[in-house]
Amino acid sequence: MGYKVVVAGATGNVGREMLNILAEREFPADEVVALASRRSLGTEVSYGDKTLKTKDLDTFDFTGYDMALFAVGSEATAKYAPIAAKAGCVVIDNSSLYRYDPEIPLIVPEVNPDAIEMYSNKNIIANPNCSTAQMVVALKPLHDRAKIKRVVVSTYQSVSGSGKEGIDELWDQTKGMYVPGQEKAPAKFTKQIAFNVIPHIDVFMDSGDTKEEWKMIVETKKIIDPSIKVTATCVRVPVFVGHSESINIETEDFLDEDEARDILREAPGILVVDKRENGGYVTPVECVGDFATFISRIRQDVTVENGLNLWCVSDNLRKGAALNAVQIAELLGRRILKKG
Ligand code: 11C
Repeated sequence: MGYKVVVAGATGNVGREMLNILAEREFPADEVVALASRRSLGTEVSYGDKTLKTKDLDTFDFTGYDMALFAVGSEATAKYAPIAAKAGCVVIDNSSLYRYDPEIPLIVPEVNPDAIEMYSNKNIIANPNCSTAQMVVALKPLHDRAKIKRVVVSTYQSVSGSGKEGIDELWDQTKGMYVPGQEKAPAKFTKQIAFNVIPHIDVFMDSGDTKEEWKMIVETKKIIDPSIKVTATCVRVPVFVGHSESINIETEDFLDEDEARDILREAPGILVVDKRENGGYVTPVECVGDFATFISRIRQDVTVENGLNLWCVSDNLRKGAALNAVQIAELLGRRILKKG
């Protein structure tokens, strides 16, 4: 007997990827229901070679369903996730609403799978922010070997992280540069995104960090170790899909770059592509549609006692969102529900 699974927000970029990945990974589901807001009701979405007609999230009865993957944003999550959880359906939520609740596990299955035991506190499990997910996959095996003290990360985040409007704005603005009369002013982003970069993702906080930067700090501590100090600068770049990160790490114990490369090669979820030659590294366009977090440019930082630099690229709609949620569903099935 397999699972009865719900995908809420099935018509969005992340919801569609959740359905694709459930099918690609042959998740043992007896039934998959696609839910959407009333606005997109009846829209058809693909699930492997099947087509599902979306049902109404507002009136759906979650009773008898094992798990619900939510990709609906914080406001709708606040309304519907407690209803699903109360009906006995475990919610795996992609929004930021529950991530910082100490009673709710925030999980990246390659990094902190044991945190799943806390799921029963509220029947809700949180999925991290995309830029955090790929970074902690890289940090964890290095932390286990040499104890990370401090991380300095700069991100190069694709417009798909800001949803369909962000993708459309990059497309339209780029076209508008060449077609007189079709120029497109910034609307979703605060400045021109075509042929530009913007050092601002999410709202500003009192500290001067943006919320995206704050999320990377707080989520890394919750997922790996509260003692790790993180400072981040998050930047939106004119790339459609795939987030990239330049990560500088300071460790307690010395870690040689060759050993770091070997550790990362063996680590779950990681593919190392690190040849010191033209093109011997991964760029975001090459990671689209892939499951892995790619690590390149691994090298010693000789300006500090125990320092390393690396370049980390992943599909933000997959490892950063839908894939991680499906991996949590797999973990929940394997460790807790044990049905498949
Ligand atoms: C971005 N990281 O690239 C954001 C998107 O907290 O789940 C995901 C926001 C979140 O804009």
